[in-house]
Amino acid sequence: MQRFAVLLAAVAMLFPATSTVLGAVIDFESFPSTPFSSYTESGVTFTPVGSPTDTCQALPTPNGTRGIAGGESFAWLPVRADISGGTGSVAVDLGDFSGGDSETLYLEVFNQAGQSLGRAEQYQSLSDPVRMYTLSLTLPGIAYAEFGSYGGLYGSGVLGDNFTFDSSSPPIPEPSTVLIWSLLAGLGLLWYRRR
Ligand SMILES: [Ca+2]
Ligand SMILES: [Ca+2]
Repeated sequence: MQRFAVLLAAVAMLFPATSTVLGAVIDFESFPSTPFSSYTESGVTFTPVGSPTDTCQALPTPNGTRGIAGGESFAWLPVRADISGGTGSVAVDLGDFSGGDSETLYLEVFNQAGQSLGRAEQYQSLSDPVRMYTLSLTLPGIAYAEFGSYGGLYGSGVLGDNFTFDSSSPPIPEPSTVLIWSLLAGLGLLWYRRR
């Protein structure tokens, strides 16, 4: 029986029963170059937090690549990100260019019923070096997130980039993994009995 246990241990090393953990990152590089009311990538739909006629824009950010902002010049809006199927973890990079304003950056997450589950904030002073801040929240049952800023000039005048969400599946082995395990266990038992 000891040899059978050793065999199973060896098989376990070859086929670790881990769940698939994938962090999906949306970098906004392939977003439309003109204002849009809604755009979906990797199962996440981005819309402005405003009226039905409002739009979002993909614009350069302080990190040197394209990001997203809601609204338009002098009337910026926060951005809402609906995650298809939900998630347990989200993160976003937020920042603004120098010479603008002091403001508080925020990321807030909500459940399917629209109730706030949690909020992360970061104060950015006018005198701080130009940079992007990463805000993140890990909470069960996130249906959508909102991000932007308040307390600055012209509304939610901040740029978002690298929207990240945890797209991992529950720790349930895939059918193919179960099949491999069953076959190997059967072979192992057969091998043990023949001894
Ligand atoms: Ca980008
Ligand atoms: Ca600003």
